[in-house]
Amino acid sequence: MGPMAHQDIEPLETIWHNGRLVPWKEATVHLIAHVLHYGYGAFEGIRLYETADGRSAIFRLEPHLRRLADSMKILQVSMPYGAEELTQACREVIQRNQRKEAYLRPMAYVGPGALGFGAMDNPTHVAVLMWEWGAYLGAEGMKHGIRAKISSFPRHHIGVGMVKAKVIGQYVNAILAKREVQLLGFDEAILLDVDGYVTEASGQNLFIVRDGAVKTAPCSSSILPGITRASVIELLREDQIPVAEERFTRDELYIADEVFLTGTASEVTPVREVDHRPVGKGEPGPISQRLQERYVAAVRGRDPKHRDWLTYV
Ligand code: PPE
Repeated sequence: MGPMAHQDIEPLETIWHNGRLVPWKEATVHLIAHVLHYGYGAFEGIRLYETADGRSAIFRLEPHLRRLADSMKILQVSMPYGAEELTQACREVIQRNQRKEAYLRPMAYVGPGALGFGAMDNPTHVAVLMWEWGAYLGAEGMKHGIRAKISSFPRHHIGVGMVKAKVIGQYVNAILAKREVQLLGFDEAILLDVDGYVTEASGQNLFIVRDGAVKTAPCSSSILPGITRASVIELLREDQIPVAEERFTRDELYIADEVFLTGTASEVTPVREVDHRPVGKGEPGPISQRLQERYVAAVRGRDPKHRDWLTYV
């Protein structure tokens, strides 16, 4: 199994752009837009799932919108729409595009006006896009686990990148890492921090399991505080599985019984190999598999304890 082929996005009907519903083809950005030159802006990724009762629900909308607002605060860029308006925007986009399952991409960015790093008065533009996105690392990867490699590109030092913000321009780091390992035949890149500790994958948080105990890098390190990460920690603790949020080293990855990745796009994806070393028996382990089931139950509204994670549409 080689790495995933990436498919083009199929256009849907409508995109929400600055308060208006716009036909997909007309939702364009001018070349003079500040964000295109310097990447100053932030984005989110949110999934819409069909629930067991035949309706649809947005998974953990509130924390995603909060993180978008946090990102903009960190960037010191004004945010013209609040959580209520963006919730409404998501609802409108879903309604117009008539899909039961989809991926939502809210974004906020510095629009046209002045250029130069000091430009402070350009308008903030906001959009909510939506498209269909299947298993991010492939259906095979979900079932049998993916092959990962540690990238030679370290994650941003916490004083260099604003790691708690999902900043557009910062994704150059993730893309360098992903391309590097993809060209070597791996599915996903794992990034160390500048001190050599394991942080996360290119677009997913990372967990290891050894002797029934789970470990993941702490939010105080160079990781994006993933919303799937937070959900998964809750699910694990409900199952009486201990979870430590602490730094760990590269060799701990090599001797882990299980490794899995979490993210909105990737959900819970098992890792079966790291740097040519099989993880455990080289197949998804019991904790990863149980967690996958519990995660699916939660997103599909089959877990009564976590109905409050869902915003029905
Ligand atoms: N780390 C990074 C760097 C990251 O981009 C993501 C999400 C996560 C961790 C997990 O965060 P959360 O989704 O809140 O659990 N990456 C998004 C973008 C993927 C893309 O290719 O675009 C995602 O999973 O939606």
